Amino acid sequence: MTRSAEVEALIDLFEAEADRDCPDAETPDVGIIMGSDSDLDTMYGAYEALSELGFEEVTDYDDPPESRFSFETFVISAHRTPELMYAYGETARERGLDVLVAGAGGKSADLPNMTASIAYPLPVIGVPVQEKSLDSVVGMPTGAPLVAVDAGKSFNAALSAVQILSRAHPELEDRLEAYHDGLQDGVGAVSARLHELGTERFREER
Ligand code: RP5
Repeated sequence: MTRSAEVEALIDLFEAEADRDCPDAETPDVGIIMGSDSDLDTMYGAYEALSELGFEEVTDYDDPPESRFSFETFVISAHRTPELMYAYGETARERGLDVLVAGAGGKSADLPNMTASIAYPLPVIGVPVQEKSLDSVVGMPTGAPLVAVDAGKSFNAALSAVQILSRAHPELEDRLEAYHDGLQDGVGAVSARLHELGTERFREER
């Protein structure tokens, strides 16, 4: 297989980063990957969840964001760029990543499960981008695990990634709790308003 110059450059970038041995605080903690940029609208939920929890996106390894916790985002196609997928998964741990969120669509959504196998034992959370991708993402054989969320639930995938990180970083537990408390407030406020206005008026004013 002949690699394109762009793929070659990305593989070189991953390998160079792996060799650099940067301190943990300067490397991305979460890696978001997806099979195509056509998956981005669905995978945007992962971006939103991480941003909500104070993570910043790394767009230049030489200029990491100020925030202690960060993530990176790439398009990696299992079918079209298998060598890129291999380089990404194989270097993930050495590049300082602690957990990956991998999304793919189609009936043969192989990126999450192949990446889980290559990057093992790094945890990978799979996102089936479409309903029809669900079986291919959750159907890993015994001994080759991949945690997966329901179709399209990239927001939850990122929350799960932070839950994993939080075992080693108590400050992330605080952020997760604050986020969850915020959800309670939302339900409480809407419940009180529904009760006060009554069903008809609530529906009119919603
Ligand atoms: C999958 O094929 C991708 O994850 C995407 O969901 C689907 C279609 O990709 P494009 O043809 O839009 O690039 O591998």
